[in-house]
Amino acid sequence: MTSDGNENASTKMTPLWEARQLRKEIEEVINRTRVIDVHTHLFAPEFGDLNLYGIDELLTYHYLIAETFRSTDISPEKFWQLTKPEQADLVWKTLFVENSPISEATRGVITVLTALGLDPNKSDLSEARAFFHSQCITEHLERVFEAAGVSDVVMTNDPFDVRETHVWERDVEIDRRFHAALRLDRLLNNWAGTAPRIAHLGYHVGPELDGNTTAEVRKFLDEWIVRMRPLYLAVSLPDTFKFPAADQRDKILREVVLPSALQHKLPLALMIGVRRGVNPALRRAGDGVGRADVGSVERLCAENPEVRLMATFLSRENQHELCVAARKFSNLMPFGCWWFLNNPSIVSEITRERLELLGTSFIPQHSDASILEQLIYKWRHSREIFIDLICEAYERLLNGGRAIQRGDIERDIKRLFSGNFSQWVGPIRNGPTSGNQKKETAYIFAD
Ligand code: HDL
Ligand code: ZN
Repeated sequence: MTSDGNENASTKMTPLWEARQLRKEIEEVINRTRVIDVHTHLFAPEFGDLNLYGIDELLTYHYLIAETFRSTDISPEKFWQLTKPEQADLVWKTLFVENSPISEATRGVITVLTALGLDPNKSDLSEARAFFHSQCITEHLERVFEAAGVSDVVMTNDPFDVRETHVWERDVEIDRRFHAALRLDRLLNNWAGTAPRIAHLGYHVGPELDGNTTAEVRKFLDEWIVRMRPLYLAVSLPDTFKFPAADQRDKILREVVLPSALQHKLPLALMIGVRRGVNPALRRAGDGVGRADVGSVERLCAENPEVRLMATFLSRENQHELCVAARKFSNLMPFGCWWFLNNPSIVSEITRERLELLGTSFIPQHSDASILEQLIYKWRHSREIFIDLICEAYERLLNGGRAIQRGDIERDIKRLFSGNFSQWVGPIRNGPTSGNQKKETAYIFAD
């Protein structure tokens, strides 16, 4: 501004682009930048039948099962007696033929079929089944990762699930795009049921967390960290979760999980607000949501400033509080629009408030995919939303006189899609207790 208050050419910032050109650049960068999917239930092909894919798996995903019960009069008991193909046929007829597939989970299947060149208008599944039956899994995997714009996925790995532990115990080399997350739900949410299982494995643990028990649990956890080399430790917690608390979960957190996370330099991911088994008859589809206490996460951050925490809440009502908490604690990384939140209207609301309160210092999304091809719809639908929100954020900058370069967009999107997570998981160290030569290996992602 000149002294008389008039703008002259040298001080007026000329925005690099008009909004229309800006949108084109943003679309290109967002659609081209590969994401690291930080939370899924996918398994690498080396895990055999745990690696779920194809139309029958897609249609019997528990989201669609819950929706089917609302639109047909079959009882859950009768439904569970059907074979998987019979279940899929019923879901297709009910949600896709007799009704319009406008829910997020049904629309997702339409997106997947179209992306794979299949006709989503068919009244039966014969074409889709023939296609998936003819697929070679390695080529199909490649095609799905490409179509979804995903470079890496993080699995959910349960050291108590014998269906997968035998793979870890054979030290199989797994597809490098798949990474482990060591899931602690049984340890932290059901000590009474888990203690006998750990004892059966030869560790000297008792039902009370006294004497040498917590040291033995720590030994168990350390051994699984060395075996799995997880990127982070994770746990889902109920809406009633409190920290501190005079309970067994609190003791295991303080005496086992947090010290181990610190020693192995592993983040701890907290997924809070699930109410398991609200309707047990629906099995995996029977879980619900409850508003949780963000203050407990704040106290965890304050008491453990050296531990990197990731947090996602299941209730929409907790999202703004999580953003404010993350502003107070730089060891807190909000991530994803989890489960019942992963719908355009709420993803848009959550991501907009995160951009406004946190800039680009958060992880905007994870797919939670359980079936391989879900990666395609979960990331295509999310990218559609992100394009609108990033355009809105940059247009405000243009209007405020700040120029935007293509490099700015590339830097910001890379940080959101993979940089924040890569920085959070940092270098991976081998377990100190296993006698392994302590070596630090910087973690390299596939892309
Ligand atoms: O606990 C979890 O990780 C949840 O994501 C559950 O797996 C849930 O059933 C789910 O699939 N959500 O999308
Ligand atoms: Zn999950």
